[in-house]
Amino acid sequence: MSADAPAAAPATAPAYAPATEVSPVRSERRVTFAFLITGLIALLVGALLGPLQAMNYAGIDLFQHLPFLQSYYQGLTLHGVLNALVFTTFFNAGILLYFPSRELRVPLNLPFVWATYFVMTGGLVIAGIAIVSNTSNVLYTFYPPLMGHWGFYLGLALVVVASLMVAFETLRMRQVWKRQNPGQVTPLVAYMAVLTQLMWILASIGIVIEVVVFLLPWSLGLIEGVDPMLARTLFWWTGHPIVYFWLLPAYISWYAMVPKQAGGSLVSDSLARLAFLMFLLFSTPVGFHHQFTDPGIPAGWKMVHSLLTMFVGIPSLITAFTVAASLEVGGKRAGGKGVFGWIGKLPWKSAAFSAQVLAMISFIFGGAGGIVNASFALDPLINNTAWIPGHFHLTVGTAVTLTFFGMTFWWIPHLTGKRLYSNRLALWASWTWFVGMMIFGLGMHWQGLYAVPRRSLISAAPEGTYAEAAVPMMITGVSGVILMVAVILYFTVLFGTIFGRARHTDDDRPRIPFVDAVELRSIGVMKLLDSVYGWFALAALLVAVAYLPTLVDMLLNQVPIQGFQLW
Ligand code: HAS
Ligand code: CU
Repeated sequence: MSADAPAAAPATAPAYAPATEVSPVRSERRVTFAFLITGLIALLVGALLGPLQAMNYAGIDLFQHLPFLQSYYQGLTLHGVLNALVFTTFFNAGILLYFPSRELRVPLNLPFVWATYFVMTGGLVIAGIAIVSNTSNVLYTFYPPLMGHWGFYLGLALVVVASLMVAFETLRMRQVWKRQNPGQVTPLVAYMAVLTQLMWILASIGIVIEVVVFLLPWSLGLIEGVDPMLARTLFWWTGHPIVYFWLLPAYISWYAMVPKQAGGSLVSDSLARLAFLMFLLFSTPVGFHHQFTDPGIPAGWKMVHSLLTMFVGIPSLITAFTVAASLEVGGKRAGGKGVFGWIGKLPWKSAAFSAQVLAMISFIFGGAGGIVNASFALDPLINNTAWIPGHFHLTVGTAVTLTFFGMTFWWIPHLTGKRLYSNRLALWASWTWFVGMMIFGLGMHWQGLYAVPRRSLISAAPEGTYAEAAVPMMITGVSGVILMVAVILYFTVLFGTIFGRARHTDDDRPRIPFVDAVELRSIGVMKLLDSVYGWFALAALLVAVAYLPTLVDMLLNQVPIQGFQLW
């Protein structure tokens, strides 16, 4: 966009004005807050273990000094499950319920949403007990033949069931709105939330079958064995798209709120919709890119999944350009000139804004690593090495988590009426997290190139095994210390806000920073984009084509294996 281009105002007057004020129903705010805080507490416990993991990569074993943990693997299971699976699912529930509800002005079905919260929390408690009691050190991918306690699988199954209940509620709210507003397309945030949920419904089928048909009966002793290849394939049916189930709620904020916080506008509503539609279509039929080195899957199908993975990179590239251009509008409105001059004019002093833009920057590196992983020929070089945790700490650990942090800096005050404890400390927390994770990402990717394995107690290896990787190992250890500081800073801000006395008045409580709505008449391309169930059917067809030949073959030729416990 050139410096003298007119500020991108919507072409037509908004046809529909979303509610940006706090929900008038107290219980709606409460249940949203309950989802957020439960997720954040899970994150706190998981994140406190993270620096110990980083120390492991520096060759220092701190796990043996912790009285409440029996092993490195128990700690790693707790870390992965709480951070990647639990924190994200709870936080997403808050996003995918509250924002569509406010945007559409359709109230939540409160008894149902509270029931969802209790199912999800019940699942967390049951799985948590299984891990803490040292019965289920199976890591967050729980590959058979490693066998956990049935409570572990049951607990996770309940978390998934609850997430599908949330999906049902999001779809219901759109249905109610559609009935009230015939001839209009779904407003943007609700549209994005609905597509995220449809994607998740399709994505979750794999893990539901894996857990309900195989792992639960197996761990209860009802069936003797499980075929590891079949289980892994079902796992990755869900395991790849789940990363977009974590990412897309963050994208909702990047598209529909951050431009407003930057004083700009969303430059293209329809491109945003197209990106989400592409995620619905291409998120799921790509799981074999986690199984490039697995036997039992024909190389031709691996190639197909590799190619489709490149397709699913496209909506993120669209996002990079649309969101950057939308921020540019804000920077230029604030007086920024030239190709880069606008960047300095962005509201960097606001922690809510900065955290999210730092998250975006981390995703440039996380995404680039993802393209390497997705390449059939390159992945064997880094598969199962420290590179992989390097990749996913830049994606889910920073792009998503730091976005969620940024959101809490305005959203928790919005929900509770409490003032943010300290914007300055929140800025420090965000920058330390960003710097810590960038250094961690550097150290881990670099170690991966020396084939330092992931998921191993490095300090137990014979002296000198990883001598070549001494520099990146040291860097990783240092990042662990920085990240420990970041965790302390962030949670000081969070709890300082929640338990602090300072309150907003009703007038100065933060409002939802929705970008301005645009033309919503259901015609042409907009109508086509809005035919969400038709697109869902197409996505399901694509998944069937990509998976059924391999899965049917595996189902017919199962080699069931008994469970192992290595601890
Ligand atoms: Fe991945 C492994 C491929 C994205 C998470 N990934 C993982 C694992 C996790 C994970 C958890 O193909 C490990 C699983 C395990 O335990 O084994 N990943 C990809 C690809 C993408 C990708 C192609 N991953 C993610 C996201 C994640 C995530 C997102 C979590 C949220 N990943 C793989 C593969 C493997 C893998 C293989 C298996 C490897 C193996 O060997 O095991 C793509 O979606 C990435 C596309 C992203 C981009 C970047 C776009 C940039 C944007 C930012 C713009 C910046 C702006 C800022 C606007 C192309 C949108 C402007 C700034 C101003 C100041 C103005
Ligand atoms: Cu993947």
